[in-house]
Amino acid sequence: MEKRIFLEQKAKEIRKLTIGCIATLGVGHIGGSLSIADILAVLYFDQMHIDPKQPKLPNRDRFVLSKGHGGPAVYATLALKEYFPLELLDTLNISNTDLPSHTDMNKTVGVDMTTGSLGQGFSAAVGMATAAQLDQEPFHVYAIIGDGESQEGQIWEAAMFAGSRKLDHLIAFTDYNKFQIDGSVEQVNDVSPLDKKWEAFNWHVQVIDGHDVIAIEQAILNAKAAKGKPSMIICNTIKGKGASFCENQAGSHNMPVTKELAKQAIEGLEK
Ligand SMILES: Cc1ncc(C[n+]2csc(CCOP(=O)(O)OP(=O)(O)O)c2C)c(N)n1
Ligand SMILES: [Mg+2]
Repeated sequence: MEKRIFLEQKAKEIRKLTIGCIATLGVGHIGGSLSIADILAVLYFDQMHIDPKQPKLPNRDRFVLSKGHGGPAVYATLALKEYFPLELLDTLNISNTDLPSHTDMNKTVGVDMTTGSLGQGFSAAVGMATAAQLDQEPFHVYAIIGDGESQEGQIWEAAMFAGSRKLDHLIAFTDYNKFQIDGSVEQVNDVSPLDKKWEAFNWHVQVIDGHDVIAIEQAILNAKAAKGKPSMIICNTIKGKGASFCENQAGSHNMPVTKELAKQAIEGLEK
């Protein structure tokens, strides 16, 4: 099967499972989960060196969802990759669950870092890439940060350190979906021009369509080839992508999702 079709199919499955598990709970971070589905599909089904049967493999590539509230999309991806049974998705964020709304490495098999306090996950990813460099380990560290999250000072401290240490096994994505909790990123505290900011911190920077699986794959290959600099792939995305009831809606950050809305959205994806 052609790679584009294969990866688009995986992204669609991730979206369907994400919408489904949020609807089982009845509420959740749907907007920022759906905007990263294509990045997750390319990472987990094409680019990352991982083995779901050996989730703690020392040389595995690491993934850190710094915007930890996108947990549902990561769980959908891990389930699809057979880290755990699909049925577990129905336990999203219920009492004593192994799938809390924000990713937790002590609860969920396949999750490499506990996140949720914006800015911290990215620092942990930089730490992992530093350890890999010091130990001369071959693995890559991937991280996704949010555009609203990019307002955190901690992001830029970590960015400065990674650029100065030339952490070229660190590949980060900005989910540039233009919205945060309280509205548009531009109105709350504009982070643009993101590309120039990351370049100034000595990063290799690319700007792509974050819903084009082949563009994502090519950008990762370019990042791997760029020696002596960490890489930032700025992904232009749509918050809520794939579910018309929440696409590009400021209110889609954490919203109620009825079973009826989910059914319609899933049917829309199947067309
Ligand atoms: C340090 C910190 N401050 C505030 C929050 C509350 N919070 C959670 S998500 C969010 C908005 C993040 O926006 P963005 O990074 O654009 O993510 P998106 O909603 O687009 O997925 C905020 C303010 C938090 N989790 N951590
Ligand atoms: Mg955002």
